Amino acid sequence: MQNDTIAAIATPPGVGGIGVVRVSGTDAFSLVAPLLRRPGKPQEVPPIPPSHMLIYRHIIDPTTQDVLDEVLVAFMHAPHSYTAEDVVEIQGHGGPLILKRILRSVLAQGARMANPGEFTLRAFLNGRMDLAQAEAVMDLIGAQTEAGQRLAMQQLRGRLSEQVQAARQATLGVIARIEASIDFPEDDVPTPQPEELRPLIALAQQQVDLLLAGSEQGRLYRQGLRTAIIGRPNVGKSSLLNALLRTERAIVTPVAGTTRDTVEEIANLRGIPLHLIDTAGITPTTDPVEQIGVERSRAAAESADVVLLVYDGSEPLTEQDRKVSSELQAMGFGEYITLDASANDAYQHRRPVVVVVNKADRPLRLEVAEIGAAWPQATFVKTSTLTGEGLATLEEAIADLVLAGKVLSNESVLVTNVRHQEALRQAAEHLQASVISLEQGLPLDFVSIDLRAAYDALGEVTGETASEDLLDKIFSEFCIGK
Ligand SMILES: Nc1nc2c(ncn2[C@@H]2O[C@H](COP(=O)(O)OP(=O)(O)OP(=O)(O)O)[C@@H](O)[C@H]2O)c(=O)[nH]1
Ligand SMILES: [Mg+2]
Repeated sequence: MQNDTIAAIATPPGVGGIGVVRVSGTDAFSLVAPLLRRPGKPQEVPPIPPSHMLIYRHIIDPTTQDVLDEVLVAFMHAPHSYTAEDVVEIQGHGGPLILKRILRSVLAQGARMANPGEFTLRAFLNGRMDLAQAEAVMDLIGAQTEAGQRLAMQQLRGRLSEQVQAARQATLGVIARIEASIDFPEDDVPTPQPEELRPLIALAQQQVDLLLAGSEQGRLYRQGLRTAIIGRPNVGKSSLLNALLRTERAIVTPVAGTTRDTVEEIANLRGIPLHLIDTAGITPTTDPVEQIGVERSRAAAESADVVLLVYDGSEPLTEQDRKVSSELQAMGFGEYITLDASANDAYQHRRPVVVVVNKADRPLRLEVAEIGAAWPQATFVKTSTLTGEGLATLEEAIADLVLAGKVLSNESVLVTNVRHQEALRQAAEHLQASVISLEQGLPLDFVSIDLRAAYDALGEVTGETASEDLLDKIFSEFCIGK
């Protein structure tokens, strides 16, 4: 039901200075108002205050008339509220029990407990924001770096939606041109010629391609980069994790097999959340604990976006080093993976390896040439976690791999969401198909069908053509009270 009145605790669970109960819907005002009293006047229900004004009140339990808390309450008249409905926000003291009792009182008045994301869903359904903006609310809350936050804010302000809408309008323009001639042939609307349509489609293609071009990078700012530190025991993986984090997070000892479980921490690499995973050294072992650890190392490598393959530069290559290396190759590291059949460069994705030759403070005894032959695409960095040599270079190398020299400006608008990326890819495919239909001299109806499909795919980003299932899925990932 769209118009019933919903309520939830909008602040996170736990203890805080204040906590907020949010109520939204047609009856929000009439349900909450009877619960409020002026201090010292327990009998009298005061009138509803003007919109957007913070008022000091006591709140009561409607069954016992007990005063539950001192609160600050704001009544916000539709449509000037988060949901574009009548909204009441009740700020109480931030204890879990007190907030639950306030919520329970509001529910006793006839409000319904809100579902996850339901406030934002209503904001979307009431036209306060489009789907991409609603998703940006979540991204803003979940942002792990300032860069991620800036991108989410641009999306929330509607900058991404504007660019998607521009591509959509460009597509619609071509559709309109074609359909006018199909629908009104007698009104001598001339049949458009391919030469006339092609540049119009190209314009829409350009806009979609531009958005797609930055989307791999954008995704990283939002999701972060899973970076596994892999190598045989004792080469300095944990030391490297600590050095990159600038804390003594993982245990380091001269004993091979120190790390037995994966250790995961987030570092900030030029605005990209770098999920660093230190792993147990990969080695054959009969110790059951070590075996599990080694399996976890392999799983960490499997799921990583980038692997830092660490060697001890002060020792010759061992059989174990060679085995680790070939395992990674079997996992497809170091090669280009094409994600899309109709791919151009923008859709190519590589799972890169950075070869780290550690312990550079000691004389080099490692056969670097052999490693170079095994990893022709890889970047090599010499480091010493003891002296700090090469660590900045290593950070640069990782950043260069993923950013490819692109820097994020305050005004950058990037597609950060995989769902948006997928919809844009489909739009690009349909646009390409329309060009092919046109070139093959197929009837214009065919061209128009492809263009419609592109138009709909773009509408999925902003939500105009999103199905109910998709909306359910997206909003159910929100937290309660949002
Ligand atoms: N000289 C020198 N020693 C280092 C360097 N990095 C690490 N070490 C030493 O190498 C030993 C092993 O370091 P760790 O970081 O525990 O190695 P690891 O790869 O995590 O080892 P496992 O967890 O056993 O797989 C320790 O004694 C470190 O002090 C370095 O750059 N130079
Ligand atoms: Mg270790």
